[in-house]
Amino acid sequence: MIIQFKTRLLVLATALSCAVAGVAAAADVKPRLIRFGYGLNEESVQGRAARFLAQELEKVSDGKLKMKTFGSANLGSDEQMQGALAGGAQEMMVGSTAPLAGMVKEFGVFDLPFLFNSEKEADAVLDGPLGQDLMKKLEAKGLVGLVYWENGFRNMTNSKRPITRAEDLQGIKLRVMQNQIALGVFNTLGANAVPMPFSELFTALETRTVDGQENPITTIQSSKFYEVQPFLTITRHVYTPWVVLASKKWWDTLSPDEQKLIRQAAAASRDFERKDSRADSTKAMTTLEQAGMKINTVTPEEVARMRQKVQPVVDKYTQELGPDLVKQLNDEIQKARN
Ligand code: TF8
Repeated sequence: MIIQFKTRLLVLATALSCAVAGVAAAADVKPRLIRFGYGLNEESVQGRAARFLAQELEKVSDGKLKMKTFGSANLGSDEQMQGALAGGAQEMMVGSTAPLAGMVKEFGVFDLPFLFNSEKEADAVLDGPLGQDLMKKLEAKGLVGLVYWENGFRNMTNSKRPITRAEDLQGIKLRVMQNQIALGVFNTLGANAVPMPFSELFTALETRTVDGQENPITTIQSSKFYEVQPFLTITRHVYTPWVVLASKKWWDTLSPDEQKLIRQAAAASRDFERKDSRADSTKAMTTLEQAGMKINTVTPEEVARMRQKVQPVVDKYTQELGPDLVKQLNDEIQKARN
C-alpha cells in the first residue's frame, strides 16, 4: 500500500519536474549555433547584455540553442552586419537603429533631436505601438526585430574646447553615425559632421582625423574615449536605441518553438540590459571625472537655442518620414509624460 503510494508520488513528481524543466525537452527544438555580433567591446553594457542573452538562451532551451557572441565589430560594423543578416550569412546582432534608417527610413524618428526627456518615455515608445510597428517594417528587408536595448542619451566629447554654446562647435570635425538626420543636425549646429562606422572611431580620434564624437556616457567610458578626448559636454541631445535583430532567412527556418524561446530570452535580455545601462551610467560618470575629463553641462537656455537652430532639420525630416508618423511619436511621448 505504502510502496504503491510512494511510487505514484514519484511518477507525479517526475511528470511535474519534466513540465517545469521547460518546453525545450518536449518541444521542437534542435541543437543550433547562433552567431551574435555587436560593435562595442566585451566590457561594455552591450558586451554584458550579449553574454546574458547567450546564457539565458542556453537555459531556456536546455542547452540546445547555443549562442556565440562576437564583440568589437569582429563580424563587421553595424551596417555590414545588417547586410550579412539580410543575406543570411549571420544569424543575429545588436546595433544602433541609426544606420538601419538607410534600409527603413522610418527608423530615422529616433534620430530627431531633443525628443525624449527621460528613459521612461523612451521605453514606452519603443515597447509601444510605434516601436513595434517599426520592427515589423524590417521583415520586408530581410530582418526580424526582436527587442530594443538602451544605448542612451548622447553627449559630446572633443579634443578642442568645452562646448558651452552651439557656436563652440564651429570648425569641429565631429564624427556622427551613418545617418542623414544626424549629419543634418550637427552641420546645422555648426560642426563639420563626418559620418563613420563606430569601429573606426577610436583610431580616428586618436590620430585627430576627427576632433570629436557623440555617444552615451557608458560608451565614452567603456570605449576609453577619455584617453583621447579631454572635453565632455553633457547635452543629452538625442536618445538612440539599440535593436536586437535576427536574419529573416534564418529565422524562417526555425520552428515556432525555437522562435518562441529566442523571443523569450531576448525579452529577458532587454530588461537586464536597461537596468544595467542605467546603473552603469552613474558609475561611468565617476570614472570619467576621475580620468580627468573636463566636464560641463549646457544650460537649459542653451539647449532651447540649439533646439531652435535645428528646427529646420526637424521640419524637413518630419516631411520625409511622414508627418503622421512624427505626430504619432509625439502623441506617444506626451502620453508617457503625463
Ligand atoms: C555609434 C553607436 C554605437 C553602436 C554600437 C557599435 O556611435 O552609438 O554604440 O552602434 O553597436 O555608432
